Amino acid sequence: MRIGIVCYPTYGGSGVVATELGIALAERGHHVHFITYGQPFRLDDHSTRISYHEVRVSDYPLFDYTPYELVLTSKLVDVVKYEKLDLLHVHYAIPHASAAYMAQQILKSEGINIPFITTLHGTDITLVGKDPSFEPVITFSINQSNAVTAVSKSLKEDTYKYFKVKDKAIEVIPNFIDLKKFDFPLDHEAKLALAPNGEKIVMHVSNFRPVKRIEDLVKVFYQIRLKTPAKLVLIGDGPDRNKIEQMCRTQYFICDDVKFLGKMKSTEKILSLADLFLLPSETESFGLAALEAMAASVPVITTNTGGTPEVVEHGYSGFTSNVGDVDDMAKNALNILTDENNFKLFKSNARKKAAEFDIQKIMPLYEDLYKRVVI
Ligand code: GMT
Repeated sequence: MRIGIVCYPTYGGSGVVATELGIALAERGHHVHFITYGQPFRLDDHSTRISYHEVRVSDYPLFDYTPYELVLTSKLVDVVKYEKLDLLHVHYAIPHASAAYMAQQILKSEGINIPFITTLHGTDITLVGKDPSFEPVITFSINQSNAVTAVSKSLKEDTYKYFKVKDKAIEVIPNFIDLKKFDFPLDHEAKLALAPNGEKIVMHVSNFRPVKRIEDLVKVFYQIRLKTPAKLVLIGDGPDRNKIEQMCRTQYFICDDVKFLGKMKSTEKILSLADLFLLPSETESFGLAALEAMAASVPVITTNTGGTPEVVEHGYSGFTSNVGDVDDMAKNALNILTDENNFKLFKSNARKKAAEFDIQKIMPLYEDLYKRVVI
C-alpha cells in the first residue's frame, strides 16, 4: 500500500507514534510518505520505502499568521496525486484532519478518490479540542473521516462526550512500543554516573507542560528522598521547567539530587537506568511515556484519570492515585522502592504489561483498518 502520514514532527507522543508506525509499515513492505513541516525527530536514517515531504511555509508581509493548513492541504493534493497514494493517515485532529478533508475534496473534483483516517491522540480532544473556537471544525472533520481511531477507550469516550459525533464509529487502537528495542545489557557505568552511591533513580519524561503537573513530581520525590536515598532524573523540556527548577532550588533544597538532562531523541537507554517512573499528570489520553518505561522494566506511579489506568495496571505494574494526591503517590513509590522483593516483582510485571502493547500485536490492527478503508 502507498500511505501518506501527517503528524507533528516535534517531541511529543503523537509524532513518536506516527513515526514508529510509518517505519514499521515500511519494514512490512508498504511505501510510506511523511508529510509535515519538519523531519520527524525519530526519523533518522530511513529506508528507501520512506519519503519525507516538507511542507514549507513562506513569510508574506500581508500575513500576521501564515495559513499553514492551506499549504499543508496543497502539499497533500500534490503528494497524493504524484506519488499515487492509496490512503492518508493523519495523527492529531488539529489541523490535520480538516486539511485532509479539504485535500480529499479537491482531489475528488479531479476524479481522484483518497480516503483518510484520523487518529485522535489526546490533547486535540481533551484540551485544545474543547476550546469552542475549534469545536465545529473538529466535529466536522471527525464526521467526514473515512475512519477514526482513538489511542484509548477513555479518549474514545471523551470524544463522544465533547463532540457531536455519536453516529461515527471510533475504533480503539492503543499506542505501542517495539519491545525488542529495549533488550540490551544494563550500562552499569551510566547508572553509577547518575547514582554514585546506589541511590534509587526516579525518572520522568515529558514536554513539561502544565498538564503534566511536574510540581507534584518534585513534591513526591521530596517525600521519597526523606525515607530512602534517591535521585530524580528529568528528561525533556518545556514551559514549566523554570518553575520546578526554582522549587528545587529555593523551596525544597534538593538540587544536588535532581538532574535535568533535557530533550532526547530516543529514551530506551536512559529509561533502562531508572528504578521508578513518575507521571503525575492531570490527564493523559494514553501515557506513552509510561508504556516506554514499563517496556524498560520500570514500574510507574501515575494518576487514575484518562487512559493511563488502561496502560498501568494498579497494584501490578505500578500504582495510580487521584490527581494531586502526592502523599499517596509517595507512599506507593516507597512501597516499591524500599522492599526488594516487591521491587523485583513490579519490575517484571511492568515488562509483562508492556508486552501487551508490543508493535507485533498492534500493527496488524492498523493494517486491517487500512485494508477496510481502501477497498
Ligand atoms: O500531551 C502531550 O504530551 C503531547 C501529546 C502529543 O501530541 O503527542 O500527547 C498525547 O498523545 C500521546 C500519544 O498518543 C499520548 O501518549 C499522551 O498521553 C497524550 N497526552 C495527553 O493526553 C496529555
